[in-house]
Amino acid sequence: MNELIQLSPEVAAARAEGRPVVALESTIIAHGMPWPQNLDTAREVEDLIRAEGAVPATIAVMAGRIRVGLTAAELQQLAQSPDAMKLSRRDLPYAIATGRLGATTVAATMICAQLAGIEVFVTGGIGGVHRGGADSFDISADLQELARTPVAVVCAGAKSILDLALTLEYLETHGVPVLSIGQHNFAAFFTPDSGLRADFRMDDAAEQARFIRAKWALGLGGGVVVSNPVPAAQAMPREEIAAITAQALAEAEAQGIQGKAITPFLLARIKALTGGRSLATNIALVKHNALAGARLARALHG
Ligand code: PSU
Ligand code: MN
Repeated sequence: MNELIQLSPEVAAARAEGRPVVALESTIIAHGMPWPQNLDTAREVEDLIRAEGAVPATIAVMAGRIRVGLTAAELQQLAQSPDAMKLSRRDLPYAIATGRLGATTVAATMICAQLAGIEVFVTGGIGGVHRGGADSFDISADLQELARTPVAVVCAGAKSILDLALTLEYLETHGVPVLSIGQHNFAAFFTPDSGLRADFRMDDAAEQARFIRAKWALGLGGGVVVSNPVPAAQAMPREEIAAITAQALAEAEAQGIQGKAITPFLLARIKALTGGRSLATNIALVKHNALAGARLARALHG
């Protein structure tokens, strides 16, 4: 293995014994949720994956190396470091070269997972084409990563802070399939239904695994999006999220927020504007994704 990558003892043992491993991102911990709910959620998600018979590997950059699997103390350090860098593809070498603490986005986590030989990665929501992206060119590097890096990404779709129709168009252009669990439509993070069709409905993990194996066996490479809608009982009201999203976007525009700062800004504003209720939905959907991801990792294994 690449000397820049360090597996935790738990992940190294799982790899040696040929047990299924599920990668987890760390931007959601450092920048996506407030302390202490971020640490509680990170721990609970890891435990859910263990209970489903897979091994969790939370990924971050620490002291000049990619860390695949974090100890309890390291997880806490990350959860208490809102100043950790937000690392996408372009930023990974910087954090390694300078020894900075870095939290990995979907794009960077996919890269690290692939380097460590992990095929399944669980997150909350993927990045996408931002509203107005046709003019601003603000398209998350997550989408290009899905086009090139062979990792299956289990998510609750993407947030409606984005242009979800353009996001699906972009994925189609780059040959990234979107599988959907439990419904035909693509999920919209806080709400189950974006109103836009995903490519293929596949409720069963064994079927998803056959799809993924077929894609890679054909030499097509690249990732797969597995859209897992938030359970209705834990979703946010659609109109409320729409109004709050519009307000957060207007504030970002008025304050001239751009580039990598825009997603964390919008997430923080939505949290504040919902009085923290969106956080409960966020936590619920990540846990729900952990179960789907662990089942997929097991299916890919067997
Ligand atoms: N969407 C969420 N929560 C998040 C993110 C996205 O609902 O925490 C994070 C992920 O790490 C994702 C990143 O990879 O934001 C995308 O940032 P950008 O739009 O700058 O590419
Ligand atoms: Mn961007």
